[in-house]
Amino acid sequence: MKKIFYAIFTLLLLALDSAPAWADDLRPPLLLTGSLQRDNQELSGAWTYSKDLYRTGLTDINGWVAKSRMQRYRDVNVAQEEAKGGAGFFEFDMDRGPVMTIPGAWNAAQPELRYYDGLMWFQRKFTPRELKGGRAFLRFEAVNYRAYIYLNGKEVGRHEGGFTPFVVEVSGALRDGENRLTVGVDSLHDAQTIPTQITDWDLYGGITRPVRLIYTPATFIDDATLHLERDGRIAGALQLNGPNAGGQTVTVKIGNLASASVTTDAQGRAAISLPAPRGLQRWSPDSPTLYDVQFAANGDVLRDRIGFRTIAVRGSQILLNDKPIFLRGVSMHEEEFGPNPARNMTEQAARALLTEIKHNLHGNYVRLSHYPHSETTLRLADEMGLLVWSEIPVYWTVDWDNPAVLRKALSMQAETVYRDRNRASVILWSVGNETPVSAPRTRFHAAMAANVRALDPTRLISAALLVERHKTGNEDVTTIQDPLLDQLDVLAVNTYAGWYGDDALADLPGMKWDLPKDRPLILSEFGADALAGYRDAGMKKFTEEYQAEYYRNTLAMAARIPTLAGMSPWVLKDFRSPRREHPLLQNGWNRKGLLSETGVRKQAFGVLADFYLHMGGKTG
Ligand code: GCB
Repeated sequence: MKKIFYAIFTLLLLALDSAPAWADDLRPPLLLTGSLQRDNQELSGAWTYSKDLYRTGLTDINGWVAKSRMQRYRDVNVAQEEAKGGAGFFEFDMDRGPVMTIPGAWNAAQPELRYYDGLMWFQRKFTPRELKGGRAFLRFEAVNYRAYIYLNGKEVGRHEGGFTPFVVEVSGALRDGENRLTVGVDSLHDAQTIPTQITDWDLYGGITRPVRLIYTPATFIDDATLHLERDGRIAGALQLNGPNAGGQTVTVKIGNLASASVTTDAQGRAAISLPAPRGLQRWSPDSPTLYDVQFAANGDVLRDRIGFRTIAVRGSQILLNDKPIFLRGVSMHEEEFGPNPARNMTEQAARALLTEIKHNLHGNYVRLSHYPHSETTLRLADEMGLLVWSEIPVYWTVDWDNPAVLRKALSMQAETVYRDRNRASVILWSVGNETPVSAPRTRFHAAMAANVRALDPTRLISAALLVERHKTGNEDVTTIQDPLLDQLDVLAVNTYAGWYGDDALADLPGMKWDLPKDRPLILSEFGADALAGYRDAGMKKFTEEYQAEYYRNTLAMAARIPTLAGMSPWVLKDFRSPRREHPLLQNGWNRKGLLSETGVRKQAFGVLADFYLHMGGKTG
């Protein structure tokens, strides 16, 4: 049966030429967007944990062992049971386990967890408020990589994918007084996960972003979106959830500028379309105006802060609010700070990193690589005025021929788009990073491109592609030979000439490019490693001098590409990578940062900052 389903699914994919029918089906059943603005109870903080390398805690999932003595999710007070004496016997106790602060990857919590990769159980207890006819939901902003959620001993939900939020309704599963929430987190990656087990960053494991219990009325606004159309109108959509979702009047207010009422259809949906509001200040990096937007339905209010801008391409230009803009950016991994880091993004850290880009590098753009970054970062990008490239970790290779893997990718995209589509900062959805060309891979990406276009026709689509070099006569020419080009609004390439391989730095400015002339190009990556403080005027690789010279010469090369519309060199800060084990220079770190892992600026930082400062004057 499964095989037939996959065969039909693959055929459907092959037949695909425009918007796929499944984009709508991929809407997660519950979104609770803007959940921070809702009535909520913070569940981050101190959780107990228990390692489970041999996965004994999950055993009854396959119907094997009922009431195993190792099932960490059981709703049992082990200490009390033990005090009774007799035949009861447990080999776990989540109440008396060691404590970890959530959110945050576990890898830095204890030295013994640095390289722990597998299943880990987390528990905390909480007392909910009375629901009084309302509803309650657990919302996890990110659990890496798989999550098994249990409330009071019963499974209430599962999720796969380490960087996107998910919501589980618990209205019927909560009890009065103390509740026991247990989460099994499985960090194992394999050939069918996204990303796979091989990347150039530390995959980490854990509940890496906040967890909240969110309270709503019985019928509530699950999601609402607004954006500016190029003709000046404001358009959008909303979705109610609950017994009275159909036929409801919802009022929409944009600051003091505009308001309207819409009525939901039988499914609780409504489209929004408002005439161009007079006096609307458009959002841009120079003037990141955000409006307090409010959607109100009978008894429920959903609030957001939304900026309004348009994004488009014309020939080889990217147009923000109908004016050409050059993307002065840098790539960034999610926060890991200090010599023993683990992924954990706080608002302070996000602000500090984005400030480096905006104010010290004179940037207006950031590539949030290689996965959806935290909601905090995206909201700050809106507030501070930085344009954003967003991507999901379809990176290097995934199992291209496997329809179940494609389905995962499409769901991750949907979760990302629904999470961030009110963020004016996000202008580009990327469908892949450095994926070697093959027919199955191109089909996979084409399905992703069609999916994301159907989910969000208002933004641009790109992918970070590999370049090819070939000889034409005596000339060495760099091109993109990739059938995926046709699916993309903006071309993007990662280029490492002068770092990997044996090109001399002096030859970089003269490099010849042969590129499509009708579309903008972004240099989505270029970079060279440097160990902060390692100096040598002899242009040795890994010195700050080499990295700075590499930047000077690559920027000189870039300036000669006529279709160039932006760049995001690799990378803002040194980051952990288990691939990088040179014992003197790397020690587990990718050293291509313009900043060291503790934030020390390398020489190349100044080179890029000067270049952007100079450009900023000319291109706005
Ligand atoms: C790339 C990858 C990035 C790596 C980088 C490198 O092209 O996209 O994830 O970290 O190269 O340092 O080689």
